[in-house]
Amino acid sequence: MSIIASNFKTNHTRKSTASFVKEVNDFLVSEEISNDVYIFPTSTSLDSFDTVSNFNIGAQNAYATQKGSFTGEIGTEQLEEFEIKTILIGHSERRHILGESQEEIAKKFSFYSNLGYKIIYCIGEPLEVKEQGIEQTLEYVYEQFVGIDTNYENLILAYEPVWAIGTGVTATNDDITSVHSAIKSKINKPLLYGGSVKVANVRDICALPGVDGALIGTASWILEDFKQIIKNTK
Ligand code: G2H
Repeated sequence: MSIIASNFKTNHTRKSTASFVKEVNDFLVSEEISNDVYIFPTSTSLDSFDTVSNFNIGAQNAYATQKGSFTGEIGTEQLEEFEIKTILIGHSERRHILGESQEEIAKKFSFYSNLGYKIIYCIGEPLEVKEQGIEQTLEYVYEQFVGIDTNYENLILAYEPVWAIGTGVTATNDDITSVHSAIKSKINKPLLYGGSVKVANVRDICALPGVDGALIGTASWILEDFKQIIKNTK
């Protein structure tokens, strides 16, 4: 049994999210599938889930605050209105496109872990680091744990090499196992792989040693593909 998480990023409307979630829920019930399934919709769609019983809905992001003057952000006051207690932290798009520093990420982690949220915490190296070799890759990835309590009980990790995200280029099995086994030897937490996971490769990736599941973007936005991914890894 694998952990399967869908990151919608900036995709789907409230309407399409609601029907997607209902379909996934019905599918899990009818197929009696017990995968640990997560969906991270856009923040505008966090309230459309009265039908969910068999999986978890999480926030892709929120600020480290209950409420306040943080234009464009949401905090726990908004999350709790929709009973959201799961959050993605450290995704590479927030690190590299939206400029979140390790210090900000660690502050967010500390805030949400103190409140008991389930955290999926992402790490991963860019291409120029990967090309320098495994030692530099691990050094880069370990820096992304600075300020993070890796013993936090409600923690799931996701290794997502930046060069494999949304590019269609999946890391090789060797790439994945070498990084996963190194992280696993230091941190005893579930560890997902992310980066161009799709129907055709999810079963093999999830069967690799040290891989406890997958965090999926592009391939998870299509309902039939997402259902097949869940089926392939049950
Ligand atoms: C990595 C992944 C989901 P994709 O960001 O987090 O996206 O599957 O599109 O590479």
